[in-house]
Amino acid sequence: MTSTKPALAAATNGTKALAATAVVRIPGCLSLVLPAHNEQDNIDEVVQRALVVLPGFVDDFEIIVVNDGSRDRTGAIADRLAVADRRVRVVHHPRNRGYGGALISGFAASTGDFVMFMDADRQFDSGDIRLLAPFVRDFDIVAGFRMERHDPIHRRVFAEVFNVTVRILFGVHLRDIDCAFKIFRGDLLRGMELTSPGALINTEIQALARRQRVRLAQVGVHHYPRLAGCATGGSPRVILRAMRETIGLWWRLHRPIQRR
Ligand SMILES: Nc1nc2c(ncn2[C@@H]2O[C@H](COP(=O)(O)OP(=O)(O)O)[C@@H](O)[C@H]2O)c(=O)[nH]1
Ligand SMILES: [Mg+2]
Repeated sequence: MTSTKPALAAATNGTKALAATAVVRIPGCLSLVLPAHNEQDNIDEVVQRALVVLPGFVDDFEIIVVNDGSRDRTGAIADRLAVADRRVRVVHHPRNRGYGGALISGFAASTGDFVMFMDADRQFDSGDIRLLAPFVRDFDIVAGFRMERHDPIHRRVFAEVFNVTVRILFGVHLRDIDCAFKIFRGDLLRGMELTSPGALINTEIQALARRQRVRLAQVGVHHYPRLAGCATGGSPRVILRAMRETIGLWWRLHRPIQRR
């Protein structure tokens, strides 16, 4: 069952194929997990857009908003969206747990054959599911990579350094490890014992996936500047926490007892 390498890494830039190919539908049920921390100016539009987009790609779906201890109106808006449409569900964290904690809650609440996650800050467009959908049947993980990343330069530099670091420490080779636009086989994701409360969650998922015979496809997606709310992904607090989590994860995966 276990293997040290993914069975296949397919790098695919889907944009050129976009115009020419017909829509490929995703079988079964899809859960879309949206981690949201103080996204009162974004969450309504992100959910409304997903409600319009997803029926074009899957018959059955649920949208799970994880309100991660927001101090603004994110929770109230998400509750209103859930009352208006039964396909929307909300998980509330009374206190902020961090990006990884938000995703872990969303995955645990998911019921779909496939689980997708996307940031709830309008930096991604759920319509780009069109680019990933053709790979969902044949791959266990379909990971987006940002074709052109719209974040400040220092964020892009950190991201490059981080990508190289996880490559060396964990053998995880992704073009854009932290891209928040991915689709997983639901049982694979829910079967993982995930523990990273912060930004390292993506690395943890891929490091655990690497131990199984996962089939991984990588697909270029669009990325947009943040128009509302505050990005905290590059704050010193988040970066320091990611460093601590990196050491913790390395130890968890490499301590001798794991090898027995
Ligand atoms: N940064 C951060 N984001 C969180 C947290 N919990 C949930 N999120 C959500 O994670 C997504 C990415 O956050 P963002 O600050 O834009 O990170 P960036 O895109 O890497 O700059 C957004 O949808 C946030 O609302 C948290 O504790 N910290
Ligand atoms: Mg963002």
